Amino acid sequence: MADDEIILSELDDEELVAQMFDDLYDGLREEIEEGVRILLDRGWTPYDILTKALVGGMTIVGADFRDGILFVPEVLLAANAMKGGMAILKPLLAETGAPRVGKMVIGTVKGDIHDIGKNLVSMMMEGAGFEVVDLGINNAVEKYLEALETEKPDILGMSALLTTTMPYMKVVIDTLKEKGIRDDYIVLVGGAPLNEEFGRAIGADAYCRDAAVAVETAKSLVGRKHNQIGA
Ligand code: B1M
Repeated sequence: MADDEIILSELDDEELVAQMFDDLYDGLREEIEEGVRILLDRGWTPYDILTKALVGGMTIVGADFRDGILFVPEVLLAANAMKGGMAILKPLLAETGAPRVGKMVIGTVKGDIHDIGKNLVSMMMEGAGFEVVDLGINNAVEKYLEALETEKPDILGMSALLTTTMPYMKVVIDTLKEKGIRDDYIVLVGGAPLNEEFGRAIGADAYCRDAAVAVETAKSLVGRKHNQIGA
């Protein structure tokens, strides 16, 4: 071991989170996984680790990608490190023992391969008691329709991270309308370039700024739907 090697477990919480930001930036998956385990041992909640250490680090990566300081290969490594950390947290977030409150089919739209945010939403929804069917990335309208037919979810969730792919959400919603099945589902959309106005304009039930908002919105709209059915 080199003299100057950093021992993660010897850092205090603040230093460790700062180091994890650096390690995420450098795409060091094993170090990120170790950092996550240390924070769990110190009593951090999985949610805090996810939002403060992992998403916090990814925000820095995003800014430098935008500014041309980082390029696709580096960002892929950072995403891989983030996924390592998320994989440890996923079962813990799902372990809340909450009763099944509803079912969601979710996928990233056609032409778009970004999946970190979608995966985060899936994890948080599972943690809140939803059953989640994840269709992955690059989904054409036919894939969504097929899943709605076979899975019969309460919610259809769509994610898009590119200004060029977000209009595809409208293609999916318009197709649901044409088939007369739009109102059978709650449609939630999310992704960094979207906003509430866009969500309204394409005919979604709600735009969700982040995973926590997605969970709250899903709970409230599913509750309302079940009340209507029961009434
Ligand atoms: Co991409 N990329 N990327 N990228 N990438 C962005 C999105 C970009 C903003 C970077 C930039 O320039 N600043 C930019 C888009 C610009 C634009 O459209 N205006 C961009 C670009 C241009 C590209 C390429 C075109 C680059 C190129 O090839 N020249 C290319 C496109 C590939 C494609 O999809 N066809 C590309 C590729 C990639 C990588 C493969 C390298 C990698 C993706 C790896 C992966 O996902 N497995 C990548 C990454 C990592 C990013 C950034 C850096 C980070 C995205 C991320 O994971 N954020 C991103 C910059 C940024 O967003 N700041 C960028 C963390 C995640 C937790 O947040 O995804 O926003 P987010 O999800 C949040 C909310 O948005 C919400 O909840 C989540 C959790 O809180 N949410 C939902 C998301 N989906 C939801 C669904 C819901 C509800 C809420 O449904 C109910």
